[in-house]
This record gives sequence, structure tokens and C-alpha cells, in this order.
Amino acid sequence: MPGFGASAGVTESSKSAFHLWQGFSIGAVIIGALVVVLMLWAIVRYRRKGDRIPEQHQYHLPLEVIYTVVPILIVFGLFAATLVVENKATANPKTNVVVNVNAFQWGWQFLYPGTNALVYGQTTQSPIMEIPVNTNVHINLTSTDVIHGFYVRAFNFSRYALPGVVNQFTIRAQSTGTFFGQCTQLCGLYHSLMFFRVKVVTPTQYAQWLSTFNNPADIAKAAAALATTNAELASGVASKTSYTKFGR
Ligand SMILES: [Cu+2]
Repeated sequence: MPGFGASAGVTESSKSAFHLWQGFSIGAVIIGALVVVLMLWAIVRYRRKGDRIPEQHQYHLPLEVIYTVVPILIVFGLFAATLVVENKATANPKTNVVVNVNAFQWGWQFLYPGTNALVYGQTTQSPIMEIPVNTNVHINLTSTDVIHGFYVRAFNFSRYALPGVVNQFTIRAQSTGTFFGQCTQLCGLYHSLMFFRVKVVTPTQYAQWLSTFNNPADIAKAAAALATTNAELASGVASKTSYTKFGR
């Protein structure tokens, strides 16, 4: 089936959003075709054949009821389908993997509470958020300074990163690979360089990756950063303290 310009992506919710889009598009094509056929039929069948004024009809009650009720039913159908897909996208099931994502001018910090993993990168460093495949990953998204946008095209997903607000959502990637992400809110001078990547790996690779942070230096960095993000998440008010700029 055609994608009508969209792609299915690699997460559960990206796929359901894609299917919704396909359904809407196919519905629009069918209704559009019906309207065109009816128009052409009326134009050709009832075209002017002479100077005689044709018989005049009005108030065809059954027909009027049908063309009032059918569109209402269609709107309800579209609404119901949207509701189902949106509920899937915003569902927050219990998860074992949590990532605290902090956007800042102009980069991203990914902190994995309960582990020593901390990834920090700005502008051209394009930090990588590593997550395991086929696993629910809970994201706590916030911003340190201004409004940013967390957007991953392959996830068909975007959320504001707002200072003072923690946006929470769950992603479940179904294929491994590295996917491109970027900030989608004009947030200042280097907004155009505010990139990141999401690397989806097998659970074994993920565990291995986490273990690379088990050294005294990284443990200390993660503990320091965790104290800051925990305070932010608890208060719901983003701290103005800029994070210690350590890269990885
Ligand atoms: Cu930004």
C-alpha cells in the first residue's frame, strides 16, 4: 500500500501513526473519487440540451438525511481511529529502561538513572542516545533553558522540551539501527546544529554499553548529573545551572 509521502518508521507508535495516515489518505481518495464521478455524471448527464427549462425538484428528504448523516459518521470514524492511535502514542507502560533527556542551548544530555551512563554533546558533537530494541524505554524530557523540540523522524514523534515541565513518554523501537534526531524549535544561535542520534541495539549490546561507564571517572560524573536532573524532575522547575560540559 502507498505511504502517501510518509514512512512507517521503526517504533510501535510510529507504525500506528503511519497506518492512521494511510487510512485517512485512502478514505480521502475514495471520497474524492466519488465526488468527481458524481460531478462528471451530473455535468454530462444533465448538460444543456435545448432552451427548455428542465423539471425542477427540491426537498428530497431521504437524500438530504443521507448526505448529512454520512459525513457525521465519517467524522466520528476518523475521530475514533485518531483516539486509538493517540492513546497508543501517549501510553506509559511500566518500563525497566529510563532515560532523562535534557535539552539545552545547543545540545542534549542523556542520563540513565540507576546506571552510570551519561551522554552529553552539543552542536557538532551530535550525542548518541543508546537504547535496547523491543524494549519499552521511558523518557523524561525537559529543558534547561528555553523551549526545544525532541524529534526523531524514524519515530514519527515529536515533543516539546520545556523548561520547568517534564514531558514523559515511552518509545519502543522494533528494529536496530542509528536514527537521526534534531531540535525542532527555533531556540537560538546554534539551533540548526542541535542534532542527536538514537542508536537502537540488542539488549546484550546495550548492557555492554552501560558497563563501559563503570569506571570511577564516569561514576562521579553520572552521580553529579543525576543529582541535578533529580532535583529538576522533582521540582518540575528546570535549574538554570548549566551542566558540567563533559563529552562522551
Ligand atoms: Cu533547541
